[in-house]
Amino acid sequence: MIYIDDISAMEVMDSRGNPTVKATVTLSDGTKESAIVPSGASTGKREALELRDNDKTRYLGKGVLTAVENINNDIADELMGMSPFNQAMIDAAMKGLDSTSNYASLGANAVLGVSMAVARAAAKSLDIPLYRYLGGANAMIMPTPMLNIINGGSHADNSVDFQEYMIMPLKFESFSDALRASSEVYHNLKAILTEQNHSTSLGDEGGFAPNLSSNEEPIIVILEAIKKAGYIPGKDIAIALDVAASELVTDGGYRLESENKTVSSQELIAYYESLCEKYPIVSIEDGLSEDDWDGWELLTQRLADKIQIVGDDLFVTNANILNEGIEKNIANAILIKPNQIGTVSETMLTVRLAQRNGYKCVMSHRSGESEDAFIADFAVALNCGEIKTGSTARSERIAKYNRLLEIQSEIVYGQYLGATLFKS
Ligand code: 2PG
Ligand code: MG
Repeated sequence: MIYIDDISAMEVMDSRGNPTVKATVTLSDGTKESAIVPSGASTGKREALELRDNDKTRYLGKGVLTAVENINNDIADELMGMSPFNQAMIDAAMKGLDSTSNYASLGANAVLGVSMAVARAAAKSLDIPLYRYLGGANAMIMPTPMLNIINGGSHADNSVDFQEYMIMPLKFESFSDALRASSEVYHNLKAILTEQNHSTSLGDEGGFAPNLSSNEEPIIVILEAIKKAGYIPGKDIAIALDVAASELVTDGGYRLESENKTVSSQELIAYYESLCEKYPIVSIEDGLSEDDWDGWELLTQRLADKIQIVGDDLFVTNANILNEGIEKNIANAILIKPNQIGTVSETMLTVRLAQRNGYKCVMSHRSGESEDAFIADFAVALNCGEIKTGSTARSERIAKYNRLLEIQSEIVYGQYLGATLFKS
């Protein structure tokens, strides 16, 4: 019987130059696989805890040597000798080691690194791709990408309040065609921004980060770029937003700095309604703050029959919180970030709950990423249908797209949802 023979970890760097955890698992048959954990900037309050050393003499306090030690000692001791082929058991064993509800003692960064590395090693040992190992014969849907081509909020140093302006290629035959069209839009956007004397420097997720005069202007330039690339806005390629509204909260409501005004939930919802009437917007993520559940109820009532309403900070990939949302009829989609909840199994559980209740699932990167492309395989394994993994620039984002291209070439009968995604 094949068993886990060794587990180790080290501190490496993420795309923002901050330290993160790399875990390596060796099996008794000699298989050795690693995984690197991502890290968010606009994190939800109820996310699992990312353990940082807080030793100000190293990496401004952001070191992860404690998490690394937790893997090398407690986690390795517990998992060594176990079968790598029972992911739920592995993940439950790590959960059992941590008496807190949010992995505050081991660190979700420690736990997730090991959880992903075990899955990868198991797949490798069986000589099947990771998406096939995690999803079985049922893994067959290539996700529609949501590409964040203008970055704002806490992902950029510009004037734009909303965090992400994404394009969603809908009317395409395949994932690769959709990706090609997106890259064409991205390059046309660069040309337009240059023409208008705007900066074309990049934000954390590879999108441009120009100083624009309102939160509406990015939509206008993106639509122009879609047309310039030869596509029809709304038909071929649509717009999706991640407002990340938890970051906008002030005493009196939501602060829109670029427009020099503070608005209430109701006013913000009315603003979204007007944007959706004017522009081909198909999805809005975190339109309101994670604490504004009454506002979310209203937002859902007003817009959920027209567009996708995604909960990110709101649900933090947590099945219990999603359950509350389902009961209260809040949102109709959930962002899936494995490091918000801690393990591969818990992520799968949340996706299953969402899908059984008719919620769409968007697999997602974090703003701090690495060359690790686990989420590309994971999105296909779980038939998520959508993936958000940045613009068509910066290698930590491209790693996921390139992996998806590889997967597409293997899944002969793979289906690209695209156009069917927003049909009711
Ligand atoms: C988000 C993510 C990823 P962060 O808000 O959806 O785009 O950002 O990783 O900073 O939370
Ligand atoms: Mg978000």
